[in-house]
Amino acid sequence: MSTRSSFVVVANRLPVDQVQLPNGDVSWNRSPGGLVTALEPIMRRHDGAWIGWAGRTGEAAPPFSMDGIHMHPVALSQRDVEEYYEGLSNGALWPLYHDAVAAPQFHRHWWDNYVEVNRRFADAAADVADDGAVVWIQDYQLHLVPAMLREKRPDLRIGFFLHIPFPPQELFMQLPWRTALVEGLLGADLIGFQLPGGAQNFLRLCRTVRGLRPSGSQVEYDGRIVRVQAFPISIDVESIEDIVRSPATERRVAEIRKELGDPKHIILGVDRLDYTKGIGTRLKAFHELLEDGTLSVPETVMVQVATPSRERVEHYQALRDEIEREVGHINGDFGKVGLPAVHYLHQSYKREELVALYNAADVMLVTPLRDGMNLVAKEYVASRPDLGGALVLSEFTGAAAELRQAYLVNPHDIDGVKEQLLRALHVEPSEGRRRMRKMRRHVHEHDVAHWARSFLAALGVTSAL
Ligand code: ADQ
Repeated sequence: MSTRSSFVVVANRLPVDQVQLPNGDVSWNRSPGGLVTALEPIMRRHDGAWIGWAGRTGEAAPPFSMDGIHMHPVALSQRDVEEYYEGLSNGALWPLYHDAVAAPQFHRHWWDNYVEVNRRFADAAADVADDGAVVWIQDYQLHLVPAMLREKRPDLRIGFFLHIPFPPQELFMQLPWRTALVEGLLGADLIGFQLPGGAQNFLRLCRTVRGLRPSGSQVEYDGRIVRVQAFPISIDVESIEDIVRSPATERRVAEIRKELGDPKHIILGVDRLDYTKGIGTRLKAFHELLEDGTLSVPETVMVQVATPSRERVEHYQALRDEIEREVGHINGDFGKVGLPAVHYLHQSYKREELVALYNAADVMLVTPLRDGMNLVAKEYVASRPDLGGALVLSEFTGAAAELRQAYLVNPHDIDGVKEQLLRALHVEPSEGRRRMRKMRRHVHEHDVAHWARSFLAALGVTSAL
């Protein structure tokens, strides 16, 4: 069948958004991300297919091709969005996997719907994958797909990658569906995590919940060997450097500094608005430094970009209110007419604007309470070929294992964050350049293409690399 593919990616979202035109027609907007950039060359070479939701509830649009990728939209109803996506994925797994920094909720009807939707994705993959194809499943929304797919299609080579942290046994064991979740992943031939710690947590659980006997980085299950390893994800460094080098970016950087009142220091935060990102921590640290007079406006200003996300989920609404209150508080106390202390931007930006912001910032403040990797930290480093700027980075991000020359902080320790922020602001230029050079070398050698190649090589896909 000509519609079947030898390389299939399965993810909650397609790399395109469905847009309804006023005349009722459907059009598609690309939503570029690191994953699609990394996989595009491989997908083109192998007539690759991508299975995922297009972002609108209701019936799925028919399959179509765009930029050499066969897109297969999966339908989600309003109820699926509430129970599979906002419920089990983002109300149970997301908080639990992030150290339970918000209380996870476990509802049986969420789970039932999660199983149903996972089966829908697995069925779609089984239809689209050619004989002996490679199928790469992404992330916590699709935990059960590897086993469901293997049951239907034992001929496939199946990989799974988890983008978020995988928790220690003590937390995971809370899940009423812990056995099904472990068995779901064990349907894969290769399970990838961001960090070796995640892989070890999973192997330990295989022993606890299934009585298996892992050996090194693999475990025998159902007569097969399942490999369990870390593959730290990264970014498309080259495309960021292209943006940095463009004269338009240079102009925009100067403009941003001017618009902010030409401060001596700009501190920047860029995150999805999420309670795991520790936005409150950094606002508190900045607030206290203004309060005790160590920093002052307008010499130092902070810019916090918070991309809207998952705003229908209760925890997220509360978080947004809390952050807006704190920003208002800081600006009320320390802002001047036309010169706020914190510029809070609750919007999505184009990559070009983000890269210009990264370039304008003297200190990038990345303080998640827990984060699988954190690509913003890597993007900041990639955006600084001038070797300027300093990175303050939470120890609890995956990125901290690689960007060792950052100013590492424990985000629960506000005094520690303040101390490191001041060190970063006042670093000697030569020391700052030394740190940035080392981090840049690492990110250059470990970009997203390197990540995809390593994962696929471990899955035994060498022809595509
Ligand atoms: P996220 O939690 O979304 O990803 P992160 O890794 O920081 O976190 O990626 C966010 C991306 O969104 C970055 O590429 C950033 O540039 C972009 N972004 C942020 N704010 C934006 C804005 N206002 N406008 C436009 N773009 C914006 C999950 C995991 C992470 C893991 C990634 C990849 O939670 O730990 O690093 O997947 O595996």
